[in-house]
Amino acid sequence: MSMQEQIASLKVDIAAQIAAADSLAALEDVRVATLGKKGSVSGLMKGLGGMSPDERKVMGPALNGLKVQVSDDIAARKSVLETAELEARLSQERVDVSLPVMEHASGSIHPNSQVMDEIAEIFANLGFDVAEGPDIESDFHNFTALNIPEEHPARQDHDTFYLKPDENGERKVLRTHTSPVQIRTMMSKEPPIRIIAPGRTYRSDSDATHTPMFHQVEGLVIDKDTHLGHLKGTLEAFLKAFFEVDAVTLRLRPSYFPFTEPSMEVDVQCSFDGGTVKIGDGNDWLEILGSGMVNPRVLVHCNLDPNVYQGFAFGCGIDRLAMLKYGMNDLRAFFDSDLRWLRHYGFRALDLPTLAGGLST
Ligand code: 2NM
Repeated sequence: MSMQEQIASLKVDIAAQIAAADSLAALEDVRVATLGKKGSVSGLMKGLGGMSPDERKVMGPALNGLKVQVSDDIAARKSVLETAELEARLSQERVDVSLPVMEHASGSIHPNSQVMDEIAEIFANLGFDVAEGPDIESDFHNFTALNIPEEHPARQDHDTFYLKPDENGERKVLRTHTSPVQIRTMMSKEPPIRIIAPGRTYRSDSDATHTPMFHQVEGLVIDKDTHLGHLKGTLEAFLKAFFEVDAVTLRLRPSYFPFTEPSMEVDVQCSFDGGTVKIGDGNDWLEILGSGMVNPRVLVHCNLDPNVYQGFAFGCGIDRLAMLKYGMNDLRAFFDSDLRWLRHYGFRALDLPTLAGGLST
């Protein structure tokens, strides 16, 4: 048989094999037997090297034509078989969309996320919007606008993570609190302002009760005659709803923050019976929030006239609130990604907290 005849008969042969392949696996066997390293087509191609230049001129294009034809035929057959296989699977597999998702979901909501959702829900019912801002902040938004100038001692308290200076020599920071979100809101919106700013914050501090990244929520109200009574009433309403108790007693202790004047620490009455804290009543106090009336100097930095506007602000740690509410004792477990811990303390996915439905049920 001449080489030409060999090619012609192979062409017919292989086409029949491809047409007969009734599964992807069978088709792959044909591919290996023809185009594979030791396949029939590859074997003929290898023979090109031993031919005279004249022979090669004829046989080269002929063999290449065979190779192209075989690989095109295989690709076409593959697509037919794949479609058939998919259709067969689709006709057999069934998804019962009426099954309850929760029974099958293996993920859960992290306590921090749950607590942030609960807080957003409570404050939404009090007329607050949720505001957000960048984690990487300018020195102005994180410090200067909050009445913490360069040489202020409060800068040292913040254990700030600084980024490398940019081409203008500006050194950005990882926000040390969510207050820059309040600054951005005051600079971009007309009062009345009622917002909470939950999110990640960063300080270079790490031990049993501190992690370098933690979560905070801060709140801000600005209007023409917002006063301390509004602050106390708001915090009472919030803590009652959050801890799901009928009443809370608050104690406001004088304190100092550069961004508020006056400033006060807020304690909530509690009891420590049998090793667990109970919020609401008792003979002990738990420090839970920082707060105050927004310092007029902060308003001026935000281009608000302190003779027209005033307001209050507050802030607290989410991780701490979660530990108190759900009886978790070690902060470090929040970041271990230990599935056993998450399954124990985690919350069901798709179960959004609502005041009407009971926040944490
Ligand atoms: C706190 C305590 C007290 C606060 C103040 C402001 C702003 F931007 F309005 F000045 N934002 N957050 C504030 C006040 C935060 O956290 C312990």
